Order: sequence, then C-alpha cells, then structure tokens
Amino acid sequence: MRYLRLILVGSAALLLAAAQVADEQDGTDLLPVDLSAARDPAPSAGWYDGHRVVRVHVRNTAELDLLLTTTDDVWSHHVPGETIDVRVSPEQFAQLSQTGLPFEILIDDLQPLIDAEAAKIEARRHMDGLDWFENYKTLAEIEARIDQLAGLYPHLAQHWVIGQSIEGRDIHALIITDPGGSGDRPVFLITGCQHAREWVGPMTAMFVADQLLENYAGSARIQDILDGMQFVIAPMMNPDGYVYSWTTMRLWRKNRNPLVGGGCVGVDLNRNWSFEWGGAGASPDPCDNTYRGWGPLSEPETSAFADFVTGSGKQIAAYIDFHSYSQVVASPWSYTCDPPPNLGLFNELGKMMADAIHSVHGQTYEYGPACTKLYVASGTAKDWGFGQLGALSWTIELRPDTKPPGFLLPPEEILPTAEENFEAVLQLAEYWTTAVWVDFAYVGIEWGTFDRPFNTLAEGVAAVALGGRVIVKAGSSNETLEISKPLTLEGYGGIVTIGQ
Ligand code: 0X9
Ligand code: ZN
Repeated sequence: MRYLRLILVGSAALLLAAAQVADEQDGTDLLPVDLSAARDPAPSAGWYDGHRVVRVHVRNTAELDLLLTTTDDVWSHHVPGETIDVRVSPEQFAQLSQTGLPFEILIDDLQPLIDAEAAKIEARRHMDGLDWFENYKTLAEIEARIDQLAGLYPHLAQHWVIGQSIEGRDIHALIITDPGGSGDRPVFLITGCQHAREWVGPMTAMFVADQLLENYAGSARIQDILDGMQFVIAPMMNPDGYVYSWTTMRLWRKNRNPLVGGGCVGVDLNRNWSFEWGGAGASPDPCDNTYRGWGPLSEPETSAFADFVTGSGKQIAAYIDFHSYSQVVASPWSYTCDPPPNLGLFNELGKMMADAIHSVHGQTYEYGPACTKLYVASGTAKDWGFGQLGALSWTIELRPDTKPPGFLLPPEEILPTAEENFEAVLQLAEYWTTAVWVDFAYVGIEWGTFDRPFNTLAEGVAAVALGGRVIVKAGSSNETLEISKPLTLEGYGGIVTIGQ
C-alpha cells in the first residue's frame, strides 16, 4: 500500500481513476463533444483509391518545403539530401509532378493493400493456434488483455486508468515491479501508439508487459530487473485515433480533437509535449499532420500521462516510446540537431540496443540522435523524457525498414518485432540495474539526507574498487558520466573523486 500512496503523491484524482475498472468499449457512444462542426474528411470504403506512396529526391530544405506543400503525410525518415517517402492522393500526385522534383513510385495504389490487410486480419482471427501477438488487436481486445494481465499477476502488476482521451476513452497504464520494496525503485517508462496508424507499437509495448509478467517466475534475469526497477507501461496513448484507424481511416495519425480550428481534427501527440514545444518540425496549422496543439500538453492524452509520471515524484530512469516505421533507435535530441548532453552514453546504449535487437532475428536497426538520423521535430515525448524528466530516452521506430509496406506491417511480423525489441528493453534495464548511481546533488556537504534512490559517493567508491560500473548524475543537469576506473571529476560546482 505504501507503494500506491507514493505513486499518488500530489494527485488525489488518480486514486479515483484507479478505482475504475476498464470496461471493454467499442467507442461509439463516447463522444462528449459535437463533431458535426468539424470538417473532417468524409472517408468512404475506398478512401485510399489511387493514393500512392512515392519516394521523392529532395536535395535541400527548400525542396523539402516544396514537397510539403503537396502533402503532409510523410512516411519515411530521410533527411534532406537524401530521399523522403510520402503518401499522395491522385490530386496531390498531379501537383507533385508539377514541382519537377524527381521521384519514384513505391506503392501505386494503397487501397488494395489496405483491403488485403483487413481481410488477412479477419481471416487470422478465425485461425486456430495463433498466439495473441500473431494478429493485430482491436482497442477492446487490448484493454481486455491489460485487465487480464493485471488479474493474473496481482502481486506484480497494478492496472491504472490514468485519464481519458478527448473522446472519453480510458488511458491505461500497467505498473510492473517485484513484490516488496519500498516503492522507490527507479522507473522505466514505455509508451505505444501516440500515432494511431502505427499498429505494431502498442503490440510491442503489450509484449513487454506480457513477457515481464509471464516469465517472471521462471527467469532470474527478469526477477533481478524487477527487483531494481519498476516499469510503467502505457501501450495505448491515443485510443481515439486507434479506433478511427480501425473503423474509418487506416492511415490516421493524430488524436481526434475536434476543436483544433480550421475545421480540421486532431493534434499530433508527439508534437504536444512540454519540452521545447512549438519549435521546428511541428506545425501551427490544425490541418497539418504534425499539428502541435494550442499549447504544451494541451491534449488530455499527453497531460494525463505527464501528470501521472511527474505526480509520482519518482526518479524516471529510462523511457522508450515505440513508433513505426524504419528500424531506428533514436536518441535525443529531436528538436535540434545540436548534440545533447551525454551523446557518448546515448550512442553507446543505442548501439547496445541495436545489437540486442539484431541478436534476436538478425534485423538491422540504425541508432543515433533523432534529429540527424530522422528529422527535426519539436515537442516530442522522447525530448520531454530526457529534457524534463532526466530519463535516458529513446524513440524506437519499429519494423519495417524503409521499404514498403510501411505502416501496413504484415501481422506475421508483430511477434518477431516485439521479441527483438523486448531484448533491447531488457538490456537497457540491466544496464541501469547493474550500475551504481551517484548523484552529484546528493554528495555535496550540505546534502545530508537521501530521499531518492541514488547511492552515496562512498558506495560508488566501493563499487569501483570491486570492478563495478558507477554512473555519476550531475545534479540538476541531465549530464551523466560513466566511471569504471578511479577518476577525478571536476565541475558541477565541485570536485568529486571516485575510487581513491
Ligand atoms: O515524427 C515522429 O513523431 C516520429 N516518427 S513517426 O513516423 N513515427 O511519426 C519520430 C520522432 C522522433 N524525433 C525526430 N524524428 N526528430
Ligand atoms: Zn509515430
């Protein structure tokens, strides 16, 4: 119970929310607002008829801007100077042809692919012997599974309803950790499905929860991890968009906020976080696919999660936000291509995770800072995780790689995608749990008490003497340094010597 009380510090509302049991819901009767005023596209069965995915060669930002006047539906992550994949309607294709930008067609007609995917998912629903992770799941099925996991493993998992979406659907989180402990364990955050159409993301986040819980009893590895950390997993950050992508527009990305203006619907949740909100790579236009919202955390989906996490008062150690696609382990920053603090550590851990992924099914994921590896984007969850919370944070872009079918990843690839990324999660968790951490802010003379789970400098010294790794966190900055041999560090308002 102490644990529950701690997580609720500063947020009594969460206690009420937690008492709610997530109902299965199809979402049809959940709209608290009148949608009729919004000029949302009126999709029909053949909405994507004649829509193409084209790979366009853009040599510089001027050409990129020109391309983005024809379409805002960017599918790939190529930086200017390379190529960029976009979806275009037949009208947009005509405009694109006028620009003179060279391109090649990757998908000539999207609708048959979308129809084939739907048929395949439906057929697989009736196949015997398929694992839960061998087919895409509806929102109701995902919610039922969350409930089921919490019910099966009550000693390991807590199910929280952390808030509601703009259309009133519940947003769920599972907190998973070893029984016992004081509730002070550092937190590993995992989120999925900020973007509605990226269906493998929530499945991967669900797989992490599923495997931690199912394998705990028989795995010393998982026991050790859950003894040193607690996972907070929110697999479905954008339930409204997800439902919409199943029922109406398969390639919907944003949330379903009907009141954004311009007669359009939706905020890009991954441009809405409260760190460097509103900068480059986030649109002020409500009709754009990367619309940032009217302010930082303006959306109930982002603010619910941010309140839940910051209200807990806990140390947030690590954060992975799952997206698709393109197979990239992307570290801060997104908002600028300037190097972040800890670039060396991020690269080392990014390589570790990419190698971990490769070891499972031989897939290649690239790694590096998001801005240079992908493109500039402000107000992202990953930047918030690192810049605001101080967590070692990544966006992982899952399968497929940069080739078609893009978001329409075949259901046979869900399980292998989830398996390879689970290994990356485990290794990042182990990195954290096997190191000894020292926080500069707590080793100064004037700091006599410890209310966070950092170790003392003396413990760090002892660990180094035994050949262990020590990570020094530099107080209020986000800079960390790993120390594996006797070393004197200067700066941060003092001198700290470890290992002597
Ligand atoms: O644009 C995004 O939000 C992410 N890509 S996605 O195709 N899943 O939409 C990437 C965010 C990571 N940051 C940067 N690309 N800078
Ligand atoms: Zn995404």
